[in-house]
Amino acid sequence: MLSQLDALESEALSELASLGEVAALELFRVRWIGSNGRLRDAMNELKSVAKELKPAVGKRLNEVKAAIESAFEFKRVALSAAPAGPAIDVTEPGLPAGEGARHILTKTIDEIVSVLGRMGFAVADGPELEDEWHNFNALNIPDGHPARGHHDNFFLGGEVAGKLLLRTQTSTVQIRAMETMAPPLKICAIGRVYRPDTHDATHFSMFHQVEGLCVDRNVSMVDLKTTLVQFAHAFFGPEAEIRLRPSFFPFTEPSAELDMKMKIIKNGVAEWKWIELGGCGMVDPNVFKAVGIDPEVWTGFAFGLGIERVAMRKYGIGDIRLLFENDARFLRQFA
Ligand code: FA5
Repeated sequence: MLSQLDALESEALSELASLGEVAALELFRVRWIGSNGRLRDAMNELKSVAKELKPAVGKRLNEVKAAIESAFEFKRVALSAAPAGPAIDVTEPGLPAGEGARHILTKTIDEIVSVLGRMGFAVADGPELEDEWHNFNALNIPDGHPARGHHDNFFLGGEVAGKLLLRTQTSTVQIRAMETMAPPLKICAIGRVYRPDTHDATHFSMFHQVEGLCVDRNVSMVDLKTTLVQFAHAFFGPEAEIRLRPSFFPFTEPSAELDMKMKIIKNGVAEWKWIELGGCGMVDPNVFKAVGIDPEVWTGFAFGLGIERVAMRKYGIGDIRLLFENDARFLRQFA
């Protein structure tokens, strides 16, 4: 009986080892471990074994049963974990890598620089962190002027409080350019500016401006208006209409607001409206004096436009916040 049990064990284990799929496991279980299986037959035979041999045969039978059952469990786990086919299909084509594109604001900035470049404006630059001289005093905004208050500016805290601030306008670059270059000069400057404005559809606390400055002999309002009309036609198309509305800026005299006639679609109905894009004017003699340029010899014009507003008008974007949310679904429309 003991040798029969050895043979039974090795037959069961080698049959189990040869199984290659989960479906065959159930047949094996029924044939060997089930209530009418070969192990049950062997147990039934135990009754006919001589009394003195029963303990040894019974012990061996339990060992064989445990060996087959644990081998069966091991095989079941191994077969169910194995994938049906090869784990990786190396012939499968990969997912296409998403292509990047320039942000619509970057695209607008590049277009503006390109148009102004063709009109003879060289690109100038200045820091976003400014001192009060360049952001205020040199621009004819004296100490105590309401525009210098904490409600309208982001001043740096600490020991330098009141000395440095995030620039509120790119007009600071007018000063930096005139401090370093001798007239005649014709420059444009593009960059970020910061104001503690509440966010809404047309306002953000960080936005971009484009500044233009032309200093020469006998420059007049006619040159300013011609430049702005030419810019509008080149950038928006020949049908673009602009108008100058009298206004006030401390650093220009006379000053004007630049409006542009835009086709606005409201509730599916097209409507032509005047929209403010920026400010402009003739450089104030006090600004020339601040940078050491003789206002009796030199004259100049300057303008400053909000780039987000320009992009919104050109591309029909109804809310400035969309430009800063970086939602790829929105940005992809302009790629
Ligand atoms: C200025 O900043 C003047 N420096 C412009 C200027 C330059 C006048 C040179 C004369 C000579 P103003 O504060 O109006 O002006 O801002 C200019 C433009 O920036 C606005 O017309 C608008 O298009 C844009 N702008 C102003 N505030 C915001 C804001 N919070 N969010 C987005 N755009 C803004």
